[in-house]
Order: sequence, then structure tokens, then C-alpha cells
Amino acid sequence: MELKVYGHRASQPSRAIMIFCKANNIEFEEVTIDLSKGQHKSPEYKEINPMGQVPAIIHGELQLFESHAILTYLASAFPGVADHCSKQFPIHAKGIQLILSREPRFILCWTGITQIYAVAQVLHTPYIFNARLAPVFGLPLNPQAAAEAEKILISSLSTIESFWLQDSGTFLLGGNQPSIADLSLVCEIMQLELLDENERNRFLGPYKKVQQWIENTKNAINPQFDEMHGALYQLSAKMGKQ
Ligand SMILES: N[C@@H](CCC(=O)N[C@@H](CS)C(=O)NCC(=O)O)C(=O)O
Repeated sequence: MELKVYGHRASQPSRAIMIFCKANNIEFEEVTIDLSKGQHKSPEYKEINPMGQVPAIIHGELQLFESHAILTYLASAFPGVADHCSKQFPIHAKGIQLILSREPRFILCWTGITQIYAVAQVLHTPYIFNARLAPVFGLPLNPQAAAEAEKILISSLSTIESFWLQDSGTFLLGGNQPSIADLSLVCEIMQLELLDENERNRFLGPYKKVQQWIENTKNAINPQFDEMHGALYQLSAKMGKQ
């Protein structure tokens, strides 16, 4: 059954879906929806995702949007996907509560609820958008909105460092292999590549575990991870020169 992924490589949830497919040998057709040209708001695309956002997929009869729902679906619909991607992690000595909390889909719920998503998002980005990206879309920077968003970004990074990475494992909640939650959240944080190095260090510098976890996730999912981030690195380099 043919799988079509509608997205853009500068969009972090789009990348998460495409990296997941590539890393798990899931064949798909990549359909680029160019946000800078407003293609995501076209009537044709809104037939696929009525929210007018990327990513979305069509798989046979199924049409699905929302990246966390898509990741969860793909992890269960394709038999070759390794268990550690979406199943709960190994049982922890501390008991049932920890067993439940090690479920990657639960971590995705936190990602959706926390504002970190909006903080990194290409078009809704309170921080990156208002502090850096708006001119790319012909809009003015908004320092006040950026300042508000900065607080949320720092608070989210702090929660990842002190709660989600508190265990001794290499990935979220002590996992020793990356799950769909690691992939989704690291793709979010990778949007910080759009900031210059000093500013990126200002955000990530205090969070040593977060930095190590980003490296762990990249290394575990390379070469697919870097391949799919090429467009983001290019955009970052282009913005640095402006
Ligand atoms: N919760 C959605 C968010 C999707 C989203 O906001 N995508 C951005 C790109 S990263 C977008 O299409 N923005 C365009 C817009 O909102 O108008 C998901 O996880 O799929």
C-alpha cells in the first residue's frame, strides 16, 4: 500500500515522520508542501489536512494529520518497526507507576501539552519565529512575544533535564534506545539550529543532559537524521549570512 508523506524538511514534525520512515525502511513518497509559498493553505491541501498544517499522510484509504498520531500509527502499522520505537521500555524496579510512565506515547502527550512544541515551530514559533524567522515570511520581528516565549522554552528545557532525563539511561526516562518520543522531541529542539551559535549556547548551555541526549539521538538515527536535517542546516547557514 502506497504511503505519501506531505511535509517540508524545515518543519520539525515533518522531519520526525520522514526520519522515522527512513530509519525503519518504510517506503514513502515525499510530497513537499512549501510553507513559504502558502501551499499548506491551498484548498487541495486542506482536503488532506483541514488544519492547513504539515505533516499529513495518506496510506491507502487512511488520511491522517498530527505528527504524534502519525508516528504512533506508523509504529504499529508496519511490522518491521522495532519494539523500542513505540512500546513501553523494560520494566523498572520501582514498580507499576514507572512502567506506565515509560510508555513513549505518554511522553508524546507531554510534548503536545507543553509549549515546547509551539516554541520551536516554524510558523507558530513564539521564540524562533518572533526572534529570528519572521522576515523570511515577510513579517516583522516581535521582541515582546519572543521574550514571553523564551521563558517557556527555558522552562521546557529545564523539565526535560530534570524530569525526563533524570534516569541514567541514554534516552528519555532511562531508555537505552530511542523511541518515537525521543525522535519527535529532538526534532523540535533541533529548530534551535536556526539561531546563531551564541544564542543556541545560551539556551542549551546549562542543560548538559539535554545536549548529550540530542547527540545520542542523532548518533542512534544517523545517517537518516542528518540527511533529513540538511534543509534546516542550509536555512540556518543562509540566515547567518543575512
Ligand atoms: N500539532 C501539529 C503541528 C503541525 C504544525 O504546526 N506544523 C507547522 C510546521 S512545523 C505548520 O504547518 N504551520 C503552518 C501553520 O500553522 O499555518 C503536528 O504535530 O503535526
